[in-house]
Amino acid sequence: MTSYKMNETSLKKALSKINIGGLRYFDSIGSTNDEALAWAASGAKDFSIVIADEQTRGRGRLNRTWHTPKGSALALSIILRPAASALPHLSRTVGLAALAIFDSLLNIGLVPKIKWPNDMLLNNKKTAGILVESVWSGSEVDSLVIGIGMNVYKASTPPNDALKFPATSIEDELGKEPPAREEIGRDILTSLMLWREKMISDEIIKTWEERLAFRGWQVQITSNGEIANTGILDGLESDGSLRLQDENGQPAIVRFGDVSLRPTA
Ligand code: BT5
Repeated sequence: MTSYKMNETSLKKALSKINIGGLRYFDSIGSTNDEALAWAASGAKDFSIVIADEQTRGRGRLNRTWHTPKGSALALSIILRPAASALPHLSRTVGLAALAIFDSLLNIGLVPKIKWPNDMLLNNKKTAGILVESVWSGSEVDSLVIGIGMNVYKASTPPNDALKFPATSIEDELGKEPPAREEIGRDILTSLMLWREKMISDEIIKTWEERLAFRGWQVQITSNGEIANTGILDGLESDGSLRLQDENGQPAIVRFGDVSLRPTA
């Protein structure tokens, strides 16, 4: 199984042309998001980056575990200090990350789909996940942390019997050696900077919608282990919420939950 050593020098070289606020690299860490949240709270500059070769306590949503074994995955957290004009659109942040990951996969010849809200699929299997968290200052958002976990080499993928949704890696889907993680990280960051300029434009919603998985399919939304909604996956609202069409043809708006295809009776 292939895996390559990433280190601070190789990373700095790959990111040298990107205007990042700061960089913290770790051979091993609990969670890059925890590090980024603490750094943001103590004054990190906009677009500061935390990257690790291994996470021992990687997190998904609702404190689910995110598997990041050594030498095989990209674990990246980006600190954003939103401009005042972006504040009304912060709920689009997960889409911003999804579009950037999507572009990075297109760059290497793969065609992904976005499983709303935060999963990137290749061949209907999860290859990356996004976790957006915020640091508050009173009632205002001070900064956001976008956490991205991406399965690059085969060794990054957890055994499928441990998962509700099947997983894959870039190496598995490419069928050959993937680009170095530093390069994929650079592509994600470059694209994220460009999409960020369009944060207030509806183009972000339109493109995010076009790239969604299961559009036009019967899906169900699970929340807290229960089925919260069912319907045809129709599209996105301007705040990034998911819009279904219920059995009466009426729109149903979903803000949280996990999408899966609805089993046929
Ligand atoms: C996510 O949560 O998909 C968000 C994952 C975000 C991870 C990044 S890594 C950098 C940063 N630092 C962190 O600590 N986190 C972020 P969610 O949709 O809740 O999916 C979690 C579920 O995905 C788990 O319950 C597993 O079933 C499955 N899973 C865990 N590791 C996986 C992997 N490597 N590949 C595919 N699926 C995985």
